[in-house]
Amino acid sequence: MDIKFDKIKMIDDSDDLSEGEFRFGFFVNDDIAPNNVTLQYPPVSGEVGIASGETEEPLNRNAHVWPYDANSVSLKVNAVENDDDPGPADEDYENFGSFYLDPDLGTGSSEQWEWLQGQKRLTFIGLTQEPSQRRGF
Ligand SMILES: [Ca+2]
Ligand SMILES: [Ca+2]
Ligand SMILES: [Ca+2]
Repeated sequence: MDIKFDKIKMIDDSDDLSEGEFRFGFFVNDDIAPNNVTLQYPPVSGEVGIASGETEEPLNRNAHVWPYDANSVSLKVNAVENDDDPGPADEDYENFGSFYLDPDLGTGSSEQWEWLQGQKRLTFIGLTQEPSQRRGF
């Protein structure tokens, strides 16, 4: 089975006066690295700026799981936004750490971060080869 996380459509970047600054983690059956490569975006480090209404693509965050004999797959995404308020008296929160890679992240906010988790389970009919499908979640 081939899974391609290929775009992010930003509905609300969570920053009133600017674009949001993000890191994303993608999961296949709650596995952040189904092929031993962490499915994160940006792929290595840093953050990506995306504004409300923008679409970020191509992400090229892909997984190949073979053999695959279950009749469903769980896809999940974490989004963490740097909610640091730049100012002379503020600490600068540049380090996203690794909590955006937590499959149980959930949704919430703190003074430094805002985070959101989305999940969808796709079910297949039978085990024959299915045509590729594009689903949003
Ligand atoms: Ca924000
Ligand atoms: Ca904004
Ligand atoms: Ca921000």
